[in-house]
Amino acid sequence: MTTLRAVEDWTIENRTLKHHEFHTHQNHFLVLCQDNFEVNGTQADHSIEGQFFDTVQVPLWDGDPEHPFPSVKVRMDCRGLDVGDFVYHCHIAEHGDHGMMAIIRVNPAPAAAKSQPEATVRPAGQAGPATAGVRKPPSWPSVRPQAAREHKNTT
Ligand SMILES: [Cu+2]
Repeated sequence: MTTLRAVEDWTIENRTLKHHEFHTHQNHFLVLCQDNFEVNGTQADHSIEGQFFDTVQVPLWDGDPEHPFPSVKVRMDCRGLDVGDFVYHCHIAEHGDHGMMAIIRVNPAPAAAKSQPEATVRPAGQAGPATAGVRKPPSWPSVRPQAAREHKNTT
């Protein structure tokens, strides 16, 4: 859930042993960076950083508990006109059909905020008003292998 005019940075981690394609409807996102691809055996295409897309590849994790999860950081910019529920899902149809699909709800901005300037983005970790700061991204995908590190000793 978010609010119109919010700008959020999302980190999409692939904690699975399969390749996934993060895909959004309605709103394109800005690709900020791709991390930990090489350590898991995949080559990142850094030419896409700084560009807007509705789909981005998030390659598989190699399953080595010593390796970080491959991730893509994107900027979700809700300063447009769109209010409502929008789908994001894995673009591989079989994965979307099996649950890798969710909704982002963009709520109208509070009336008091309408006279304020555009939302600003802060570096991750810096405190700020909840309406304009970078929020902790939702975890995605929800489908995780049993080998995912934080669940290794608890499942
Ligand atoms: Cu997938």
